[in-house]
Amino acid sequence: MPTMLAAFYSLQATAQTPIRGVRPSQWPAHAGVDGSFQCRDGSAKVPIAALNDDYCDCADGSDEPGTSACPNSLFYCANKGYKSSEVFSSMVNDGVCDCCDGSDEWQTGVCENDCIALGAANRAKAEERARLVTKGYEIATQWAARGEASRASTQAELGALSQELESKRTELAAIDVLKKASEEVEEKCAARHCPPLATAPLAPLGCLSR
Ligand SMILES: [Ca+2]
Ligand SMILES: [Ca+2]
Repeated sequence: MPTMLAAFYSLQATAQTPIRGVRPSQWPAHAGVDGSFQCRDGSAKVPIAALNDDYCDCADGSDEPGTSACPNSLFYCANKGYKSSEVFSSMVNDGVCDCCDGSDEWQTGVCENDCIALGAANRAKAEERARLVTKGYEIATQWAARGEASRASTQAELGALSQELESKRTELAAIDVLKKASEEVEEKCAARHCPPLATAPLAPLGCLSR
């Protein structure tokens, strides 16, 4: 049992061992089993010592994530403080800084770590964008409130005008009634040839019989 426990903890320790050019979540897959590494495409099993030994053993290049030995491999840049990324393995140790943390130039050592500065600039931009979004939302809210106030004012004005219109219509109807009554009186007054009995009812309206 102690031997099995030792083997278990040994495997765990191996699975957590950082592997150059590999993202941490994939370290266990590159840790190997029984001293061997299984190529990611399953094409071959190579000694664990062949991992990152600057010689391309796997057809898919998965045994050389941290060197430029395999042209079809990818190198993982941790870029702590900024955004992690992957670059082609042909960019590893080519003298050009491709990762902001400079990890792709681990052998040439020509790069400084710019990730902290880039991360700070990125956060400043994000904060400025957030500030602008908040400001834009405030302005939109203010305009919406103004629009609502204007709508309410217009609605009230429209209501008052509707009432006034109804009042004018009522007034006009009353005038129309008076006009018709006046016209009837005029017609009856003009018809003075009518019999006296027929004109008697018109006296209250100002029509004098003959
Ligand atoms: Ca190799
Ligand atoms: Ca490079």
